[in-house]
Amino acid sequence: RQVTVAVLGATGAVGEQILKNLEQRSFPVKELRPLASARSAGSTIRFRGEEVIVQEATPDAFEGVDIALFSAGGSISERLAPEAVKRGAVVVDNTNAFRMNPKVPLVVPEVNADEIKNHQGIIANPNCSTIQMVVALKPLYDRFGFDRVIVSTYQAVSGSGAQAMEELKEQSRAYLAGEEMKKEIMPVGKLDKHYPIAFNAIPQCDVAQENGFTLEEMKMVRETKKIFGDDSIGVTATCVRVPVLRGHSESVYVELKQDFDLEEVRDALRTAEGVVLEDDIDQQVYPMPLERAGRDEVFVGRVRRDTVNPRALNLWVVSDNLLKGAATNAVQIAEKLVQQ
Ligand code: A2P
Ligand code: 11C
Repeated sequence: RQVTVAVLGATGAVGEQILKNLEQRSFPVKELRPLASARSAGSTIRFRGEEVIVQEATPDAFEGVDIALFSAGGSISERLAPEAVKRGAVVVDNTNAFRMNPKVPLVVPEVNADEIKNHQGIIANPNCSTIQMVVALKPLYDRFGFDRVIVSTYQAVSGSGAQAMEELKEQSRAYLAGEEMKKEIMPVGKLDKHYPIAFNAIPQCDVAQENGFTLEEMKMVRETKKIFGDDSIGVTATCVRVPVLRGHSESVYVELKQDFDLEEVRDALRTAEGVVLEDDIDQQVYPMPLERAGRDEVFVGRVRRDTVNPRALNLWVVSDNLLKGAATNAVQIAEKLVQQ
């Protein structure tokens, strides 16, 4: 079956990867409709060797669309997703707009692909930091069970979009040239106060919440429960932005419900869907974002038993936030929709 696909945010960091992903996975696109703001209307993007004109994202731009992949920001999703659904499209939304809505499935295919069939027009793609963590935790959940996770993230600037990537490059150049660094985006574009990200680490991804956590941290808490369909899972997160262009890294501590053998854990990870185990500290084998950016999988290394709690594990989890964290996961969901 061939389908008409709209990509909203086609000129952005995630949109660009969605287009590449649709090409590489030979997605059955009958017609591609790249959509963005009025600023980009009339410009072109390349798709399967052809120039395709970018259109302004208006409600009518979704006329005749079967699947719409949204990654232009939460407020735009809130406004346009209902319009797309009204016109018969199924929306796969990459933003935070609908994730906790009980009528909207929140899907990571390796964990809860079954939820896709329950959609009522919108399917939400989780936050990038959550996606890579739950893919790595899924085999442990199935084999041993767990209820407690403590995670610290080391997040790439591309999570804040294409302009944030430019900001890191420009700040790095300026710093090395002894010039003043321009600060306009990090840590959160829409806030007034900005800090340099070059040669720095900023313990804030997204806006502050009333409980002292950031929104990014609370996304990891809430989304993990919803994806596993298990409210007993307790997550504590600290999310940190680091001067990496692509690829989020996470230090994950998880308390399993059963005694385990480390080789059993490695086996479970090695054979899990979407996971690549790269774990040999003696040989200095572990995943790093610089080497694993551009790959679709979730990479796990530094697998070790905790020294205090013998039922607890420590893991290092790396994945390309623009791919499995966003574009790849969305396209995988779209593939399942086409199969259904
Ligand atoms: P545009 O390039 O026209 O601004 P990123 O996450 O890399 O910052 O990308 C954001 C994406 O969302 C871009 O494709 C951007 O298009 C798109 N976008 C931003 N604002 C709007 C809007 N008001 N309507 C539609 N698309 C938008
Ligand atoms: C970041 N995780 O790295 C964010 C980007 O809710 O989809 C994705 C935000 C979201 O800053």
